[in-house]
Formats: sequence, C-alpha cells, structure tokens
Amino acid sequence: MLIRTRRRWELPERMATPEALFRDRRRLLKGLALGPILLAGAGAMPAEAAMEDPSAKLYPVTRNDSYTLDRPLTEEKFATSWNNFYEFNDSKDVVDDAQALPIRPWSVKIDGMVAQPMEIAIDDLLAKMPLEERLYRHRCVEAWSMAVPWSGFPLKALVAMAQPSAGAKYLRMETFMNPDAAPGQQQSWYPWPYVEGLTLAEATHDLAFIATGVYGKPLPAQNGSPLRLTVPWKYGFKSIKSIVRFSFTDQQPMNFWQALQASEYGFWANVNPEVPHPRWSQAHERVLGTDQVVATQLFNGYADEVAGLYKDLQNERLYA
Ligand SMILES: Nc1nc2c(c(=O)[nH]1)N[C@H]1C(S)=C(S)[C@@H](COP(=O)(O)O)O[C@H]1N2
Ligand SMILES: [Mo]
Repeated sequence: MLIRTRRRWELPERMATPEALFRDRRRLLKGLALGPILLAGAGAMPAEAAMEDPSAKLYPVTRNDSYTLDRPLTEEKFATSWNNFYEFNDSKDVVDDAQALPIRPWSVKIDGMVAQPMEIAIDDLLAKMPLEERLYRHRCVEAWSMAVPWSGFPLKALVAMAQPSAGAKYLRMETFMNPDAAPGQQQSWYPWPYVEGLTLAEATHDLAFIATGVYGKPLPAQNGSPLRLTVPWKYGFKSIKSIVRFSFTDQQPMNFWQALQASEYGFWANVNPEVPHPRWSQAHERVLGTDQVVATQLFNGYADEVAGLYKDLQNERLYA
C-alpha cells in the first residue's frame, strides 16, 4: 500500500475538480481499488516517450522575448507529470498511459470553409511554420496554474496557410480518436472526440499559439504531442491536445466540456477571478509544484492584449 504525504496543492485539487462526478463513478466501478489517486512519482522525471520523436532535432528554438512572466517557470518535472488528458484516464497521472499514443505517422486535416482542403503530415507542417519559444501562464478551470516555455508557432500562421473563405467565422479543432490506444475513449458517457473552438478573431490573435514542444524539446505525449493549442487567457480546457483536424465553419463549435455540462463550461471560457464556477471560486489559483496560492487575474493577466476581442460581446457568457 502506497502511503505518501500529499503536497498541499493536490488536496484542494481533488476536492475541487469539476470532473469529480465522473471520476467518482469510475472509482466506484473499480471498487475503490485504487484508493486515492496519487502522483506516484511526483518527484521523479516521467518515463521517456515510448516512440522516438523525429522532430527532436528542431529544438530548442529561439525564444521570442515579447512574452514575459510575472512568476518563475514551473519546474519541468511538475508540468510534465501533472496533466489533464481524459483520453487516457481521468486522474492527473497520465504519463505512463499516454506513451501508448502513436505520434507518427501523424497528419493534420484542414477543411471546411477554406480555399483548398488539405491534409498535411506533421513533419511537413513543422518545416513550414515559424517556430519560436514563448513563456506563457496556464490557468486550469480547476484553480491550479503553471508557467511554461512552449515551443511552436502562432495559430495565425496556420490560418493564413489554410486561406479561410470570407464566410468562415470559427475554427473548430478536434483531437485524435483511437480507443485502443486511449482507453478513456472507451467510456461512452464522454462526447468523444475532444473538440474545441475559437472565433477567427481569437484564432488569429497574436497570443493564440500551437505548441509542438515544451522545455526545449518535442512535446511529451502527456502534454498533447505532437501539437496542441495554447490560449493562455482562457481556462486550460480550451487548450486542446493532440489535434488531428482544423475545420473552418460559420457555426459556433460545441466543445467537449460544454457538451458534457453546459451549465458549467461554455464556449468562451475566459479567465475571470470575479466569476465563480458554479461549484467553486475562481479568485485564486494554486501554483503547480509549490505551496503558493496566488490571486487569479482577469484574462489570466493578458487583459491588455485580449480585452478588445470582447468589447462588443458583453451579452455573451464570456467567463465560463
Ligand atoms: N484532448 C484533450 N485536450 C485537453 C484535455 C483533455 O483531457 N483532452 N484537458 C484540458 C485541460 S482541462 C487542461 S488544464 C490542459 C492541461 O494541459 P497539460 O496537461 O499540458 O498541463 O489540457 C487541456 N486539453
Ligand atoms: Mo483544466
């Protein structure tokens, strides 16, 4: 029996987690055999990726210094071992399970309202896109946060390549569907595959970024290899992992969490400390890997950059 002292930031996490209902159901099904789900190797480095990543030689990439942080970077071992990736399991400990994700071959479809639908292999896409490193904050809706050096490219570069038609208003993104590799996808009460969406104004905003690496290396599977969105002014669930499809549309996409629980999760999901989640406050956040709790900022500290996107949308549910 593993006995271990919880770090302080883990305790409220397990009580506050929005998905607790679902996890509890799963634990009941398992006869509580797991006991408390702990980060078995919290201090240890995660296992090496099971599959060699052919993009490794691209990293590290040059840091773009325009993106600064107000706090220290989260230690790599925490950001790469405390993860949400429901395709694999609904604990925060997905490192081992996620190594089953085959990251090559991997191709990305670009379709919908575009000049020319296409499918592009990830390594060809990486060769075309302007790679850089950016330091971003990340604020999970469950009230924990981290600060991470992502490598990747601005989403607007992919949008420019796709040439959306004039009527396109939204970008819909989809995660892989592979229930053999990702057992969470065998759980039929979830609306798989994971979907997220942005308006085109958001998708072409300078801060919207596609991460393909982190800490100067290719993304580990558990962080959403080989490519995932990072939209740091929004709650973390918007930052969809392991994307296989970008579709341009004139319909607002229905995202995964909204489909599951629209009363708690919406389309916009902008960070706002003054708008509580129906089940907990969003005023503060636990800083991953530390004992600190700090005040959450409007738009996660990116209000100067992004508030303008929402000035004509005040009747929308912008903060859930
Ligand atoms: N496909 C997919 N994307 C996902 C998730 C997920 O379960 N599946 N979880 C989201 C949530 S809730 C968060 S907080 C971030 C976590 O990213 P990280 O594990 O790299 O910290 O991924 C987001 N993207
Ligand atoms: Mo999250």
